[in-house]
Amino acid sequence: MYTLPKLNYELDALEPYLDKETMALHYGKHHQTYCDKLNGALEKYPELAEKPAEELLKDLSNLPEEIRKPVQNFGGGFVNHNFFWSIITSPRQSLNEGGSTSSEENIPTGELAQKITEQFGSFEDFKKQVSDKALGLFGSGWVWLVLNKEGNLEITTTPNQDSPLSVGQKPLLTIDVWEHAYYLKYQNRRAEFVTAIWFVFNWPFIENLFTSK
Ligand code: MN3
Repeated sequence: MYTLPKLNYELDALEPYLDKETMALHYGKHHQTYCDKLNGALEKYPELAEKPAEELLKDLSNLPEEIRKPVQNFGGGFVNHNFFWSIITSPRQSLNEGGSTSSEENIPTGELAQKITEQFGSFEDFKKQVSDKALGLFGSGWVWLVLNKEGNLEITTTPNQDSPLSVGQKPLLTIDVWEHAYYLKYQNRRAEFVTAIWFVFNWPFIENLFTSK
């Protein structure tokens, strides 16, 4: 049985950028539902349910046909949210550690920062490209920074709960742009949510994902 990961922060720790009510609903209801439905879909396949859900997503075509779509949707929803919670953190926490609450200063350093500059020109250009993709994505889905098969960074989107893992990419960063991710606080103002999310990215963690490639 899959279970939700414990968050590394309290539900109100991402305020004012991500509010407590949205976090409670998003994690406690939406994410939980994907987890429950994934467990339900795999009821007849206990040997598959033993595997990390990421492994199932990496090899969808090898799954029994009747659970391929449910794993793509619910397994994707489960894994994408696990990942999303892991790459954001409390802005207060980074402040306590000598960081800043200014999004301009919540930026990557080290090898990842170098690679971003090399590929996208500057961090600001990179940020604009990610944000533009998030604003331009029609319907429900996710924006990603991934490491592609060639070992380069790529900004991509996936519809619904599709995972980059299913196309051989390694996720480094993501923005959930389903309305449930922001509607309680930002209503239809997706742009405000996309601006806010840059304050809570956990760059040391993301950097670590990149260097552990
Ligand atoms: Mn979501």
